[in-house]
Amino acid sequence: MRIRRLSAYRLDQPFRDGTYTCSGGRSAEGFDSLVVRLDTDSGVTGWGEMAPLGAFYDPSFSAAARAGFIEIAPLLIGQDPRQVTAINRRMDLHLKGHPYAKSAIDMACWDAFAKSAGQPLAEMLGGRFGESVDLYRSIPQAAPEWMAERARKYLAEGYRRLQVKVGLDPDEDIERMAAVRAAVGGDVTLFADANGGWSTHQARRFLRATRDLDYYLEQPCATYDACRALRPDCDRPLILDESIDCLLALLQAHHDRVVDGITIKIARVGGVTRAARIRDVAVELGLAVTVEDTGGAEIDTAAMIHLSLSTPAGQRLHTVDFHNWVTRPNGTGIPQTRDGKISIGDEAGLGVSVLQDELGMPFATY
Ligand code: 0XW
Ligand code: MG
Repeated sequence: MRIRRLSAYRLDQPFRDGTYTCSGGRSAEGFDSLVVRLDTDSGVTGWGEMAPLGAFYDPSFSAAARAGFIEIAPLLIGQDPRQVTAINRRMDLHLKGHPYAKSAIDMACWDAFAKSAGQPLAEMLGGRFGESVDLYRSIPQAAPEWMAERARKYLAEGYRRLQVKVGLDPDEDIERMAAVRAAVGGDVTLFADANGGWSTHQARRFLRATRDLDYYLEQPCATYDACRALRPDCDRPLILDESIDCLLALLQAHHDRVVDGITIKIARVGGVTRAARIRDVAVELGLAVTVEDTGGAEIDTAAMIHLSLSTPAGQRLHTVDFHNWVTRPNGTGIPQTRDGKISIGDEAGLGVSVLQDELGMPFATY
């Protein structure tokens, strides 16, 4: 099986619930998504998707992802999409770095590979653990009462895991956390995600004042060094997200005993191939694991579900249903979110029927 054609589409996906705000006033109105279609000489078509969160969340942005596609795609025509390691080596040889720009191509290769094998992607990645995956909803940064209200809304929609955006003024963050915990009661799992917004002195202040609240702490400080310095004083599970950008970062964090768990973003690490590799190593190391992405809709969410379902349930934290964040679907086939959980059917590949009409004309075809 050989790649005959690669096409890329740009899809604007406005958020259903309005502006999304992280620490420091960084905000986005939606995802600017890159969708890749991969056609093969055997008639199998694979799809992949990647969307950064603005240009502020990770060292990635949409225009660069589109430029990266134009750089790489011509070099892949004639290659076998099932040889995912070889495809990744080829991409890395010709474009140094820029993993997010390779992610949708890698995902499309896996979709084609799994379809050609007649297997759902989860089976290709080690098999399913359970029938569904827990979901969380993220509460954008705002005034404590607004965030408490948003938490109640997501609870009413069935979610039982919430990610509370902190990482600004620690005293206000303490109020944010307390207001959300008071609004949701004791049974809901809370993550305080600072998105690297604090210095260590601010994180320590937050930790001390919230000692009586139950929550996981996610990426308190921007640098790995600062998170490591904080570890001895963090008496609750510490999850690194932004810092985990490759396998080596995971090995370092484990070696230093910094992490209880990690969040793997498919785009940040360069696609399904590397996300699965990092996931498998994290599982072997006994860590808690979330596999998700920086953004997207149905195509990307399907990949997150397959990667999450193939993560042993005891070590899986949760994932995110980005297709419910946005207003323009790019595919069908993902079952409804139910009671804060999501699943995927038995169709081969990602299991998504792409709504080609939603994509418009490709911005590049090779
Ligand atoms: C909540 N997210 C999954 C959405 C954005 O990509 C950022 C990310 C996070 O963990 O902050
Ligand atoms: Mg995070």
